[in-house]
Amino acid sequence: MTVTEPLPGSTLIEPELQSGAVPQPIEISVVLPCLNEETAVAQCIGSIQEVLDVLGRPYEIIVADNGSTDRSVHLAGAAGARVVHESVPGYGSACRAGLDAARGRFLVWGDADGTYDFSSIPDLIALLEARADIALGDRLIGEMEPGAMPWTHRRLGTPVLTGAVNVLFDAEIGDVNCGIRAITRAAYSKLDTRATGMEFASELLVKAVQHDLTIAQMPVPYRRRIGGEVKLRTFSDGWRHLRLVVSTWLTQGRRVAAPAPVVVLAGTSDVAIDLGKAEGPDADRLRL
Ligand SMILES: Nc1nc2c(ncn2[C@@H]2O[C@H](COP(=O)(O)OP(=O)(O)O)[C@@H](O)[C@H]2O)c(=O)[nH]1
Ligand SMILES: [Mg+2]
Repeated sequence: MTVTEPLPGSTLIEPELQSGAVPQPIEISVVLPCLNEETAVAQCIGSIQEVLDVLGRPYEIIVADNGSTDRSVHLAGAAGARVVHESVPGYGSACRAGLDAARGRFLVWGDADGTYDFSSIPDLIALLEARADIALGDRLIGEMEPGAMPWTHRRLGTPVLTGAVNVLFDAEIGDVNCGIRAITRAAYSKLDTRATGMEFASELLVKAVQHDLTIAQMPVPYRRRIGGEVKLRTFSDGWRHLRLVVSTWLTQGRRVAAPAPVVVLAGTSDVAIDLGKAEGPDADRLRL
């Protein structure tokens, strides 16, 4: 893995460096896995900067590339991101390379294709600060632009894969494939993720449940991608997800003493966290 700093003259990522003030440690790292997303990557970086500049906390944006042949890497650097190059192909390899290079206490990632609304980031971070280990978007209960998700994924693929994780691991996850997420550095370091492809999305959640981590969920909007090609291959990637979930269950079992607490966040303005089935201190309801 190699790391490219922003191009000379490009926007620095840490706002405190721009003002010449004493550098503060990075709090939030946002990773964008990116494969040939030249039509959307700079716009994604711009919208993250807009949101996090307003939040006013030190952050960095990392674009994780492994083989883009278009102008994605150049545009990402020019827009102010740090680019990480990973030699092993695949979505999971890219995400892990980006997350491993991240310096923040809170690690966020989302697609570089314009499908996610990065104004969700402050709410995701708020969930982590309210004791969740992982904050997960749920597109199926969020506002979905017509055509954003093919019918087969919305009604079949995502519900089946999500159902498999929930049944086999006794979880209550809403959208196991959602690509916008946040995790604390401490939680991520426990998970030892290995998946190289799209199945990274379910691996992370299965391992989180196995480790009894607290997963908070919130509705997120989902839009049509701005341009470029979808990399997800419905059948082969769906099969890789399913194979990972079932083989993990067969070889390792649930490996949790008690069901992992799963949290449902209703709305964004009056955020209620329900620590679900957990008992004792975890049964508290938190209000942000
Ligand atoms: N670096 C890298 N990024 C990838 C790879 N596959 C997908 N991505 C990125 O991961 C995100 C998710 O892929 P996408 O095609 O949008 O899948 P979908 O959201 O499931 O339809 C996008 O930002 C892609 O550019 C890959 O092999 N390498
Ligand atoms: Mg996408």
